[in-house]
Amino acid sequence: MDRLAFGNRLKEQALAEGFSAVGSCAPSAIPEAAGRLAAFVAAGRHGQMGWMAERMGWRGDPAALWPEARTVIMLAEVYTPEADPLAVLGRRDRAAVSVYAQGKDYHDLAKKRLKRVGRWLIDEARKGSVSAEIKVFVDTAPVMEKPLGQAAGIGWQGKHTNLVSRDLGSWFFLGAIFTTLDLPKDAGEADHCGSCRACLDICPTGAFPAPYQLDARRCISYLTIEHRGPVAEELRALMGNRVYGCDDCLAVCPWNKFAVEARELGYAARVGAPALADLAVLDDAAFRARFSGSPIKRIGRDRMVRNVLYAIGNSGDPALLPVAAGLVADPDPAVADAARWAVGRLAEKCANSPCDAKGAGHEADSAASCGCSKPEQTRPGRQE
Ligand code: B12
Ligand code: SF4
Ligand code: SF4
Repeated sequence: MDRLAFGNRLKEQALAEGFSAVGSCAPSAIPEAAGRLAAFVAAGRHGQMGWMAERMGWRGDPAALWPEARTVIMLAEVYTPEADPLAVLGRRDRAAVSVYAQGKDYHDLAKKRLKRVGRWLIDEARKGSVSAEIKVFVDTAPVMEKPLGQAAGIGWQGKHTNLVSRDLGSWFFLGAIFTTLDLPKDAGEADHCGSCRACLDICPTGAFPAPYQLDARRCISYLTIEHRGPVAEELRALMGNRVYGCDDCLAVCPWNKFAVEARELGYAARVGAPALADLAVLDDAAFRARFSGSPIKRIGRDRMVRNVLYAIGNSGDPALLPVAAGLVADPDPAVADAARWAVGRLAEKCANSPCDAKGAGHEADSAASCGCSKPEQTRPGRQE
């Protein structure tokens, strides 16, 4: 088998399937990753993501994960947004949902595509009387996809730690195909951040202890998606109206002027910027129905409503006070705690507004002057 020709045909096939970049490296190509992962975990920067501390031997070393693998093929799946993802941050009565979760779940879409490319690889190798095995990964396995992506030449890990490409910008997911075939390897990509530090400076919570290092415990993506229970009060106020993920550090990257359009229509925005008041009253069934097929479904109703209540507390909008007040007795302790916090924040706001409303239980006759509605009349409660 002509390895070089096979490798080129594989790349053509991956691009034809809808990926926007593809490259290969050896499983042993990321010798620094294991130590950096160990330091990240030792410093506790993974927070409650206990699964990062498990199977570290495999995560840090792809050769240990599957000793028979000879090549790691890394693929980029673009999800570039059509509009400015930061515009919603100024709409305080609306929920900011990260671009990556606006459409269908990328785990499903990318995995199907990876499997098709993997199937092609096996079939074509067989035609040349070579037997090949594959394993495909997207996000969910103990694999460090970013350093592998850099070693395979897809892009470099920017100061925000995500992969950036001179051809694609940074709005892309990564997927991996491990194979027993020994295919030609690509040159790794160099760092092109230079003196830029836009991503470090924009981060609302100061989640970067140093360039190229993230403390997940302060990252809004972690706090909204991964963190169970109440979020530290100091951080709640910094989360703004972000209820699922965060895009700030990606959105400001100057390399995004080279971002290309998403080829997968499934990533088109369908969640949009829902009203906080609508999300707060979802019960489990309504939550599941609304976010069916979306990665958002994974966090469940309670965590979403908790996040929405932090956003309500940050909204400064007294009209949302009754919505929060309706959830202070929620059966989920983190939701109830978030509701009390939101009520307190908005009541404070009310107290300082031109009308003379005072506190969460402010009286009906003060409603007209500050624009807030009557808790007794509009409290929505939980839909059962
Ligand atoms: C855990 C995780 C998270 C965690 C932690 C993120 C993190 N940076 O570690 C949280 C929940 C916060 C998160 C958030 C996001 N994630 Co995430 N996440 C992952 C996951 C599952 C593992 C990442 C990991 O291994 N982290 C451990 C740390 C130690 O590894 P690392 O980030 O590569 O760290 C490197 C640097 O710190 C560097 N380093 C350390 N010290 C030093 C010193 C120097 C001098 C240098 C040069 C480098 C350096 O070396 C380390 C090893 O490479 C991957 C999928 C996967 N299996 O790889 C997706 C993944 C990284 N996430 C992804 C995305 C899209 C996001 C979000 C943009 C989603 C969102 N919009 O909310 C945010 C971005 C936040 C950010 N700035 O990182 C994509 C990134 C795609 C890309 N283009 O890179 C991935 C690859 C998923 C996928 N399959 O597409 N994520
Ligand atoms: S995703 Fe948001 S909170 Fe997390 S590091 Fe980037 S800017 Fe900071
Ligand atoms: S914003 Fe600047 S520092 Fe951050 S990844 Fe992009 S180029 Fe690098």
